[in-house]
Amino acid sequence: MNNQSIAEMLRQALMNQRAVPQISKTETQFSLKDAREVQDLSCILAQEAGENLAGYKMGLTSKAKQRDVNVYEPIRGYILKSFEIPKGGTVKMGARIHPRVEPEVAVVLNRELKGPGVTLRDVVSALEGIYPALEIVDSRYENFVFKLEDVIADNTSAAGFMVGRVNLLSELNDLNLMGICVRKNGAIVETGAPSAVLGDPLLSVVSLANSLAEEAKSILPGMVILTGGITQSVPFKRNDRIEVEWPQEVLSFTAE
Ligand code: OOG
Ligand code: MG
Repeated sequence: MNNQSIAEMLRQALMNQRAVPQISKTETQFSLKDAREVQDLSCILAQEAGENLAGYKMGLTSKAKQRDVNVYEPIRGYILKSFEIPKGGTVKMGARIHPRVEPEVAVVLNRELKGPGVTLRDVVSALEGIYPALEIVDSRYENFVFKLEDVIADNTSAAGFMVGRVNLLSELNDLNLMGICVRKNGAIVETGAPSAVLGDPLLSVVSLANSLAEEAKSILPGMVILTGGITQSVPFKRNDRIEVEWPQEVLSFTAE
């Protein structure tokens, strides 16, 4: 299969909620370069279908997440406006394959950040907001199993996100050690703190900007940047109620 056909197959898998076999199993020569090209092609396909880019995401930026999926390198993907879940809303299971939720920090910038050479200081000086967030990942691969190349081609399992209302910018010095937890049907299933993400989730924004630069892309003001799961992700099914609790805000949804 050529990269265009693989991108179309993965987009169909997203649209029809049908898992597909891992690319690396059938395409033995499938390289990291191919995987990035497939991800870009799928982004173009989405935009041709009328979708809009909401921003970017980093993934596998914490040990918990890397162990979760047995891939030990940070990755990046894109997020679409249609992925956004209203606060306190519902998540339709009919539109998902085998979704999981993870607590994240979302960042919004007030000016363009273009690598290479972006530093933490550049990110701090461009901050518009830092928000409690959650991401829904839903691998298009059977059994949620993949290799590095597969997950990059599959746009890093991106499937949904929710961004909170409370801007934590004024509490930046305390951000890294804020205690958060994930509840499923009231019971705590994960706990963590943003420092789990590369020691500081803003470093994830640094990596993103520098990695986008390899393709002459940049982070634009107003884009949502998901910095990566703080804890392991939590699978959920119909009727489950999920809450991601921060000291300042609770993000929640019910799966229908
Ligand atoms: C891969 C995507 C990882 C994160 O925040 O670490 C990710 C996956 O877990 O399916 O979004
Ligand atoms: Mg994530």
